[in-house]
Amino acid sequence: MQAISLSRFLIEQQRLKEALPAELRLLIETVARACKTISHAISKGALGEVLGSLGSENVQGEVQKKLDVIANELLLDANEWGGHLAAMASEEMETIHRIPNRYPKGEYLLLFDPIDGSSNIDVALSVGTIFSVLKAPEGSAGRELTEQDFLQPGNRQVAAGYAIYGPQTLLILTIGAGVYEFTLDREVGSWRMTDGPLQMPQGNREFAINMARRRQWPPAIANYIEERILGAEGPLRKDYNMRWTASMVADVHRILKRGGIFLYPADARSGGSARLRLMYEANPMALLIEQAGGAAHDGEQRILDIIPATLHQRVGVILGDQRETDFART
Ligand code: FDP
Repeated sequence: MQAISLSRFLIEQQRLKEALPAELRLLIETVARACKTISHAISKGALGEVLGSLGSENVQGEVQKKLDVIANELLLDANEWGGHLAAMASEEMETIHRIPNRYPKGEYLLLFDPIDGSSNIDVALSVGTIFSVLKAPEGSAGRELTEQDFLQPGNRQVAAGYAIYGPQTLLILTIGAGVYEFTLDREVGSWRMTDGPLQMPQGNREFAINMARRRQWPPAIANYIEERILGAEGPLRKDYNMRWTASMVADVHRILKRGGIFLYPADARSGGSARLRLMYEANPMALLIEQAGGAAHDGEQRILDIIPATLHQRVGVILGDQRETDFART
């Protein structure tokens, strides 16, 4: 039997539990369609003239790659006219993107990192698109939305997911009831369910961290990693393995499928500043990981309970295996 399509899965979810409103279904299908186009652009590489930098910087002060900007535009264009959104926000834009007045507006807020792991684009390694969906606050219909309307904790997300552009193009999705994997069938242009509901394996002794930042880690994280490096010769009496792709989607995807722990802690010496962004990186990944039986915290607090203060807020991220994330507290 052929694997069911994303559309069929969503329609069945809508019927089954009435948990998935039609507007949210349209939103997810629209994001998934944009990800197909992004996947196509990425796969052309140098032939499609999409590699390299633009010479501009985004709001985070990072050099923008051509693909960062192309993917951002694709997601904005795909989502602005459908009537399902109130506004959007992206890593690549300083402030929120309101739906133009010529289009109808809906009740959802879409946040995304159009290309995560951009340093990998030019060297043919996996990158991805991460997205998070919130509802616009009650009573906001009819007035102009502001950044403040986006500042909701991750536990209010109604859907989250990522597309990973690797050896295969996959879409990993949660609508708050399990995590499902869809593989892009390029010949027919359709997403087909290939796994789910996903439960991440527990007990895998594999950690992902950028070792070069060791001197900036909080002491508790340095100790946690030190013990694992000592492995069978240290107090844990067992060996661990390390993997780091420098593309959060790829590291999180490996952890979802194979287990282990991902750490990008806040920098202890600069008053806790961190690298990853709360609203469109940490929150969607935390929801997916929790839905698959793992845990996600910032060193102290559950990521999904953090009340954001700003749209582009950064946060320490420790996620994955239940027991390991429990040990890795600051
Ligand atoms: P990038 O800036 O290249 O988009 O989003 C931040 C991120 O990638 C993550 O995907 C990745 O895990 C991390 O940065 C890589 O950080 P390092 O450069 O410290 O390895």
